[in-house]
Amino acid sequence: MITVHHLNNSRSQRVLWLLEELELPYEIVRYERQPDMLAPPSLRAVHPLGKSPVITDDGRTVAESGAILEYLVERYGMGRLRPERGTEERLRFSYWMHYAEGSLMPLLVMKLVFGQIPRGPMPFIVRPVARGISDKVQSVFLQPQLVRHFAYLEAELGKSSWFAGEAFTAADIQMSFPLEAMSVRGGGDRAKYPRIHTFLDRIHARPAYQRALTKGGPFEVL
Ligand SMILES: N[C@@H](CCC(=O)N[C@@H](CS)C(=O)NCC(=O)O)C(=O)O
Repeated sequence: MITVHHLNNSRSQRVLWLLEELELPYEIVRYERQPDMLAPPSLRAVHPLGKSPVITDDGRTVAESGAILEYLVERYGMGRLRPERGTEERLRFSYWMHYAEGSLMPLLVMKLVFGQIPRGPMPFIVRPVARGISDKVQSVFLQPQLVRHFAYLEAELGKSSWFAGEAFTAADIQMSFPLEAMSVRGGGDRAKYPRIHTFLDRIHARPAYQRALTKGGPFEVL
């Protein structure tokens, strides 16, 4: 039996969604974020890093969203949700599977962290300095980078129906989390990035996405 170690409001929502798309049986072990938003220490008993998602299946533990999605489609997909090996679509599939966590999420996480720095506890005399540094990093480095990525994604989504080609694949599931995060955190408005927002509308309308929300509980990208 596949067990999803599911942290609320987290990337493990993608794993539930994939499992619903593949209509596979699975069980959920739930973990609640602590007041500091970190996962509880009990998750470290499953994997030493204590991050979510992590799954256990058939005596093995698999961590990292991309590795989990690939493991599940390879082992149980029976050809669904991934392009054939050796095709152009497979190369694009592989690219987006890595890009989501390797290139885009680090920028969005940095934006979250730098946005919170000036609000953290500190002597009041230091706060304007912290705010100055945070604003500078955001305006000089992060925002221009994010704008470049969003423009790139907007253009890419104009090339085919889904990220890897004409078929919906696990790469679209993998890309969903940074795009959800962008829509709440990155300031990408619908008028400027209509294709990104249409992508989000289309995934939200999928019955498997809805079922995953019901199973996983209310979901908010933090
Ligand atoms: N690149 C990893 C990131 C895992 C990760 O950072 N997960 C977050 C949830 S979205 C987490 O576990 N946060 C709680 C913590 O760091 O304690 C993946 O895609 O699986």
